[in-house]
Amino acid sequence: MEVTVSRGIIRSFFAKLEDNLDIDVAIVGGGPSGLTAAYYLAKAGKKVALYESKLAPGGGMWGGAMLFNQIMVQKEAIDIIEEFDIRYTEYDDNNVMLDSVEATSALINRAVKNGVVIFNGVKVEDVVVHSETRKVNGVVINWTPVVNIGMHVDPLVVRAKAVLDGTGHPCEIVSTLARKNDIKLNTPTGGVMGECSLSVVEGERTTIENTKEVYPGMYVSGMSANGVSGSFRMGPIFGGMLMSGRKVANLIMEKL
Ligand code: 48F
Repeated sequence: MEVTVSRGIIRSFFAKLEDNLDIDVAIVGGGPSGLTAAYYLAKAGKKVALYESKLAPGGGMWGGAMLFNQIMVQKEAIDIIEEFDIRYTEYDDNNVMLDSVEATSALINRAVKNGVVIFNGVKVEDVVVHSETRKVNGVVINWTPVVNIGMHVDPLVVRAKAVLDGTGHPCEIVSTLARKNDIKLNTPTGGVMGECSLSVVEGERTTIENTKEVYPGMYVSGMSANGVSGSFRMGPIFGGMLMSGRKVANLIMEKL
């Protein structure tokens, strides 16, 4: 029985890994924007893998604000909440309140049920850039503990037609892309501008505006979109994250 359990895990995991070496969209980061994008893309029939460096996807959504596990979402995003079958209570004319644990687990559950394959504990440490096309063409992955303790172990590579940086505040993937290559991004300065301090209304508006393809094959969503384009953080309100995820899914679908 002991060997049966191990064999079952090994065989099914490697079948899953092998089946996801050549995909349509690689999503980096399982925060609200990445999960929402993954859901809409997979629902539309795209082959989507999502890489989350932590054990649990969900990013900054589990903890509400200061660990008060409630989140606010603007009514503009209510159709997304309903699509994910998340319960909510009216707060005022413009906003509703959600239980952050229900909301986060619903995003994960619906994404996976619609065909998104999540690799958790896996860190994207780089992207593939084709020398002839100068287009982002995949991701470079390794186990998070291997990267974190600095083991000198080469990564694996996954080919993807589009890559989404949904890494939140650090906008890690686009920063690596810009640092390693002599390129100009589709941002006001052509580089990674870094996030500004907190401004709820401005931050929520610009996170959707800044959701775009910043380099051929490389997209940004959520807080990463604002970080790359030098806009404000917005604190514990999540409508912008969900709408950004849906917007980037549509942008990627138009291109694929
Ligand atoms: O930060 P995060 O939740 O991203 P988001 O979708 O949402 C932002 C909000 O949570 C909040 C906010 C809204 O009001 O400002 O901060 O923009 O989730 C990002 C996820 O990416 C993972 C990280 O562990 C987190 O779960 N991540 C970061 N870098 C990597 C990564 C990487 N290199 N490879 C894989 N996962």
